[in-house]
Amino acid sequence: MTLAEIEQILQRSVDQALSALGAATTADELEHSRVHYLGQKGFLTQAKKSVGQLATVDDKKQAGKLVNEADARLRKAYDDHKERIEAALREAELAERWDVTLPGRRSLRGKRHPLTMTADDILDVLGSLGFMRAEGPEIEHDWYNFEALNMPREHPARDMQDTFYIDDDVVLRTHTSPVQVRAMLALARPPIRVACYGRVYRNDHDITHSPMFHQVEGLYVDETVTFGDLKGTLQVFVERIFGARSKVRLRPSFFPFTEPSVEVDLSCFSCGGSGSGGAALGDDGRCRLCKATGWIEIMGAGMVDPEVLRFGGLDPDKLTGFAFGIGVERVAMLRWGVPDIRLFFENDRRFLQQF
Ligand code: 2NL
Repeated sequence: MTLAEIEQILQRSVDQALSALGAATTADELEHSRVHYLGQKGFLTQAKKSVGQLATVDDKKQAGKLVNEADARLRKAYDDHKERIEAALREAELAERWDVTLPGRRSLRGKRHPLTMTADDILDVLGSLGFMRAEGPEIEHDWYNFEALNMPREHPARDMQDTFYIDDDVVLRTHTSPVQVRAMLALARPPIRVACYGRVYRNDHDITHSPMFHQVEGLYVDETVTFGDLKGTLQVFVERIFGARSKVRLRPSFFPFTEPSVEVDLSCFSCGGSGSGGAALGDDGRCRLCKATGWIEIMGAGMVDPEVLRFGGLDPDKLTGFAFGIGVERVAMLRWGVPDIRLFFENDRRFLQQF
């Protein structure tokens, strides 16, 4: 390469580099063209290498001077433009405006779910009556869920329960009773006074049934537990949950795990048991809550079947017991007049904030 050629290349390339640097509008673009023109592979580096190959010392001196001048010019152009871009950025930031008069965003306060509140209330009452809390698995062995509760394979009661089967021997528990069976086996010695609460599963769904729902169950086994003890306990229970004027009424019923078995009715807290008037007044003047009967069915109960005590490892010749089961959703629906069970599981804050 000759001095003239180097001079020519420098001139053309400097012009090109200047317009490229000047055209950059962001720090990234600028850096990109800096590397392109001034970096290791740029023309200036190439030109510096060519200088050494020139024929005469004079040419080398002159070419070196030209290269250094071009280098200085471009670096200054780069620095100047970098300063301009940064200044523009600062300007833009300063120009941003905040509307300090806009209303703030209130943070939401959480609270217990209505089903949790209901279960807690029920468990508090049972706790004060001496019932100990117990929990157990939701995926349960067939033996604890059915067999030990007097429902052997092919027992029609297994049809009564629309069960979710995991396999032939394992089910989603259809009630909390298997927890009580486990409690009897674990505690082994009376008195046994256990309250359990949890999710249960049945293949059933409409406005009052959900495939997953919650139950609280109480069990009391000792040497002299009577049907009178059951009725007294239920009476105290409804007074504490539904108010001091509440009464219970027991109707004969059937469960495979209790004998005798009863349905427990609560005197209607809307019409006071009269069947007419009250807050749930229908167009015809009759109480809609109890369908004018004065009574609302709230749970099932009974004296523990001797066979079930035996399955629980207890001696039915020495011991008796009572048990009762209550649906948490049903109590919450009655208490607050919730018309559809699905509302509890939709997690809609407009619903949940009302409790
Ligand atoms: C209902 C009826 C009930 C029981 C649950 C029970 C448990 C054992 C032994 C005997 Cl280990 N009984 N539990 C007894 C009667 C009724 O629940 O309709 N619940 C919503």
